[in-house]
Amino acid sequence: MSDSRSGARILVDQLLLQGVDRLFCVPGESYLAVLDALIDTPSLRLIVNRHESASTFMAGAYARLTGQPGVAFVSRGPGACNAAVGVHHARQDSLPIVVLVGQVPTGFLDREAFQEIDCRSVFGSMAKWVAQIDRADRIPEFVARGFQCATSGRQGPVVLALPEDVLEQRALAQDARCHQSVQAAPSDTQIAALRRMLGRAQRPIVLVGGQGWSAAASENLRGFAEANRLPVACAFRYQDVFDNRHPNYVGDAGLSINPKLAERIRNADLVLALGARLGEATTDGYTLLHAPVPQQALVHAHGGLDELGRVYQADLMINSGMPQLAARLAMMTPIDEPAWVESLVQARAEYTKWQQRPEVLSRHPPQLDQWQLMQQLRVALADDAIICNGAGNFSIWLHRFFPYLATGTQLAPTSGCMGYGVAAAIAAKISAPEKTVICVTGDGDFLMTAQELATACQYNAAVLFLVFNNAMYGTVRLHQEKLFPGRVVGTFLSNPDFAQLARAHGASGLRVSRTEEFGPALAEALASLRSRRLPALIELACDPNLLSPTTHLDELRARAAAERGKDAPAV
Ligand SMILES: Cc1ncc(C[n+]2csc(CCOP(=O)(O)OP(=O)(O)O)c2C)c(N)n1
Ligand SMILES: [Mg+2]
Repeated sequence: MSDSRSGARILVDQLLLQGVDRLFCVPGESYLAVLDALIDTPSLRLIVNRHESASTFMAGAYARLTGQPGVAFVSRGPGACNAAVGVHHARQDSLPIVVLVGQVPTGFLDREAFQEIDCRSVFGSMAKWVAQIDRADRIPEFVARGFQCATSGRQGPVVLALPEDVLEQRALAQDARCHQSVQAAPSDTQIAALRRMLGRAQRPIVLVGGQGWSAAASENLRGFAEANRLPVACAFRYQDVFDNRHPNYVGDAGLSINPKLAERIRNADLVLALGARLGEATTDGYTLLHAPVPQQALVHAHGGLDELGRVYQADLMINSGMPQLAARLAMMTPIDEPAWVESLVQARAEYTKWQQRPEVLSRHPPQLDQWQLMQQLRVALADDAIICNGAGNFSIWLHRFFPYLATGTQLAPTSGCMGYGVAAAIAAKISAPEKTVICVTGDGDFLMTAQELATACQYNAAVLFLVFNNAMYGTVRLHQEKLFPGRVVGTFLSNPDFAQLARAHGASGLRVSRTEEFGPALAEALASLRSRRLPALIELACDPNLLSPTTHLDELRARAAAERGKDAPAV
């Protein structure tokens, strides 16, 4: 055992032992001792945010991108509450993050002291594990358990509260060992059973998603799909698991799913769900597969034991990490002359058709054609460019028309939280400075975490923000118009001049309102990222009446009027 150290020093030493190289934080008086210890620890980089939601979002994005646990450090009450959205997100996205919370001194606990927060009850239903460390000599034990828990099985968020005096106490403490991300692997019997089920199938489909898809795992998956001529669909916001150009890729099962793909999954006689949680968005509200007992035969493979049988009673449940599973599937003897070869060609053709310019654009040509923008963006970017987004209807255009070509190129929230894309993009650029990073965002989505523009400039995170501005919370407006036609409330937005806002931070700012202006603006912005090493922003003035790639307001209203006419009593 080494000499006595302060709790703060013990903590920082444990973070280094766990392989942590950066912390995303907003400082607080509650953990001054840790900040002080960091001065003597140059190998631990501090990224200082302007709101704690960004700290937890960034920790999650870092984890998703690097496969390593992300760490956020926030202060008690207000800081912890601001951080909560990123904890919820990390839970739904199965991201290994450790959130360290400065806490009131132990002598004041349970008095509702200044900014006191009971982390166990606040984060209890959101985090995988929550604890408070009340003795400096036990910091190594708790930190090790936290990293172990966050990174094993179904990964997720861990919250550790650290009372101020514990960080200042001196103690003799034995250092912990580095965590090991423990993932299960399939048994021979399970792979044999999967093969038997596939051999009997006529209309199988693979549905992939979830955590843990390394480039090597995706490569093995490709081998398995090719050898068995299987159609592969990606779960909601996991489109980068399988190269969208590949002839076996047939689309994504997310919100606004291709109706043909939905039908194909519904009519399949075997669904191989590999890593996907089979959540509400991926199953179209638990209808593509009937819950809890699906019509189709179902093989469900997942890294988390608790996920298997939680909603769906699969015929075969396999508890496995994706690299472990994909390696076994790649070696599996392929099925001879599969019955579904023709239908794969058909499924791919349906996907290709779904990629065409949507007809509503011909009926109502907008000044700024979002379909064309997605085509131009794909051509302008390298295959490994990272695309980040938050929530809003602008993301429907992205997910439908922008093909993801490589693993680790999509940072998109399955939790559907607005504000994620801005923070994720900055974290991505800081973590992978050699890659081009684009944040596709809406006017509402952007302003949820726009304060992080300052963070991006401070750390030279040269991200390109594409702000699709339709002056509204368009997603909500669309649902409003469908359920309560013409009764618009709470969805109109009066926005700042986004380009000027960017410039005020030191970033480049441009505004585009016509399709033909986009190409030159994109080229200028991409060049400025490289030359200035600062972010750039292009505001895109969108037609507010084009509510989605399938819905124009005039058509929606005409339909609603026709419906009313039908319902009107005959006189
Ligand atoms: C944090 C959070 N708050 C509220 C919502 C509900 N919500 C989903 S999309 C949306 C509007 C998004 O607006 P914008 O970014 O402008 O995109 P648009 O739909 O207009 O394209 C809202 C309010 C959410 N998903 N996340
Ligand atoms: Mg909007």
